Amino acid sequence: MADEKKTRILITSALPYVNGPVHIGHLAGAYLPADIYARYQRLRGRETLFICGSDEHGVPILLRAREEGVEPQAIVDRYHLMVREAFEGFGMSFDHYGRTSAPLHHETSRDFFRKLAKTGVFVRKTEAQLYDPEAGMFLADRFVRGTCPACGHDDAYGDQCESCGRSLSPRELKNPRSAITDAVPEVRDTTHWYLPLGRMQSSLEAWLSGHEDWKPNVLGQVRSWLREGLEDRAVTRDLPWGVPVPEDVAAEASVDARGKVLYVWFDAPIGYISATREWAELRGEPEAWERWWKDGDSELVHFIGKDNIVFHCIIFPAMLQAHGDYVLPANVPANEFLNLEGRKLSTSRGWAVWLHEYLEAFPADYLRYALCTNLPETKDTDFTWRDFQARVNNELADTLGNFVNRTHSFALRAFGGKVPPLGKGGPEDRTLLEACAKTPARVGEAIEGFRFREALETAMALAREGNRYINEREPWKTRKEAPEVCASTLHAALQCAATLSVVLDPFLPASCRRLRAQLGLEGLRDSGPGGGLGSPSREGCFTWDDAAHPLLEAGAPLGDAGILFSKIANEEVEVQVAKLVEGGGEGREEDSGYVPLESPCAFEDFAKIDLRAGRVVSAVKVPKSRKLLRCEVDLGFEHRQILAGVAEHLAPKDLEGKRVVVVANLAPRKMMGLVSEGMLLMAEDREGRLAPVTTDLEPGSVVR
Ligand code: B3M
Ligand code: ZN
Repeated sequence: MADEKKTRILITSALPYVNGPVHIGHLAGAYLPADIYARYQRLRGRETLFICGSDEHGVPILLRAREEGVEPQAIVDRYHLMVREAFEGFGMSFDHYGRTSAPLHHETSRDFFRKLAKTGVFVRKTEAQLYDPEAGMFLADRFVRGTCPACGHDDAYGDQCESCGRSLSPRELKNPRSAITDAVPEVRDTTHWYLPLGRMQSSLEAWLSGHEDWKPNVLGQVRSWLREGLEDRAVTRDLPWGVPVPEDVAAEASVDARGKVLYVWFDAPIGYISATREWAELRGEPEAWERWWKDGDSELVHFIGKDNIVFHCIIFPAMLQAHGDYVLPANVPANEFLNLEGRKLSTSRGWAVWLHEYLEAFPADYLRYALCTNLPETKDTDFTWRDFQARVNNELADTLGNFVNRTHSFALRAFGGKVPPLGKGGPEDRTLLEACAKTPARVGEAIEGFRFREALETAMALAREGNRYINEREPWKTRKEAPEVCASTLHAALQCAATLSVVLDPFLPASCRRLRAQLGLEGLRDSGPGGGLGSPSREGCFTWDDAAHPLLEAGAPLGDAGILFSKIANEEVEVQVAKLVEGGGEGREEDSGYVPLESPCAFEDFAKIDLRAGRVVSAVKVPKSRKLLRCEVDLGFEHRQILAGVAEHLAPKDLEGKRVVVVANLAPRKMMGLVSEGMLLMAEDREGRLAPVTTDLEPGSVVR
């Protein structure tokens, strides 16, 4: 099939910092979508290369090393192996997984830096910076903590406030402290190289204007950066760990290179290039990487999480433009964040599902499936173990597994293990075959548009249709009465299973491989590593598009039976939930199960809230609303109508006659066409039970 797209596609996933293991939040952001995309492209027959690797520099790794009292290299060695293995277990189909401590990476990044220095791209500035007199070093980025100038959060990092998301420079922090020694930093002069983004803004804008089709969440962030105006960014640091600044460049500028390294966000994206070079060297074709990076026929797609947008959509492209030899990204389909059981994932608090631990308990495909149905494509989403269990049991086992299993085992029993003929076939059979024919293009279109949830949903709709078809056609009845009709039914159902084994392959690669073995279906192009290389010349393999036509021949032998998906028992998920609570308790006294405290609120802010005693005169359910009770409340000086969203927990009689505490100066709000003038305070216990906050005092009394 003719493809309007460029011939070659280079896919990258963000290089994970290897200061810890990978968790499901990472997977949902930059890894699972990329893998689905890469596998799909290979199945399409596009020449595909999928690159990733460990990001082994940067302050978090140094901090971790200091915490453990070991060298940074020991930390990255440990987690690099662990992360690489876990990715493999998850079915990530990287063609190469590199690491930024590799000599070739150092060389590639230094050459890149050298070229920008030689062509006069950088500006140099000597400026006062924070210096830790106790540790004897400058404090870059996360080595400083202090109060955020924007939101007042008192534990912001030197490069970013995690509370309001604002990106910072260490000297903007109020009350700075060294993250290493807790010392109050001194100010000393140091020289650094800057990428003059301000000067580069218009050429970036020109390039970005050709990418109005990017995801709205990505464009939104990019536009807001551009609107605020880009500022020069230092691309070197005074740190004891990283890619050393090229000595020749420093000497030319009469700067002492000792102790200076490239900023981690300068060298890390170059890791995509160096890992491609490494891949080429390992194949014994050292020049082969250039086809992917230097040829205008190559399309570069970066998969990342939303916290990496500015680096991939502005800073790295600016570097690439300045360098001049390389392609720029064609798309950067960033995802939002995944939460876990209603809370933000946190490595430091241990609130996470770690991939390597998950893989000890369940097959990779189960998690791939559950995560894909819930990817944070347009907004943050929440992973819960209960939902995971329900997805696996109701959708993988009951819908997909049940359909292919009953179809396959029936064909084994009734047709001697061979694909029966379609024969004349009836309209129902044709309807199912037509649905099969349309599915690859539909799923493909959604994947091309980075709508992976929709893509999976579209493929699963075919499985549901197959199930319904079997129920309606009742082949167990026609087997005796009308064997030809029964044969047509099984023929169509087996073709449907075959289509599913292709269109679901990017999502569930291991299960689809087994399914194809059961169906005796051979010769599909490999969606795994190496499967997309030099693709057009692979002869004898069928592709994604071929799945629009029936894939099985009548009379062809089927393979052995087997169960593709088993259900997950309640106890199995309970074990996982228990683990989470234990892990999440780390660093705190003990996890009490109570909602964690909000960040501190200034007294002046609290004092703005006018709380009063009130008496609930009457309470009635609001018609057509599940949640709302309409209350009339006597505040002593006046009566108010207040809507309380508690109907799922409390009956009107639980409130009527009670003396409650009311937020009396809350701005009026309209709900279900009714105005609510205030709010009743409720207490909620660990089980989620609600009770009104009451007082003995007369209505109108001030509460404070
Ligand atoms: N290591 C940040 C992260 O893991 C960073 C990505 C680098 S991609 C070039 O979120
Ligand atoms: Zn802040």
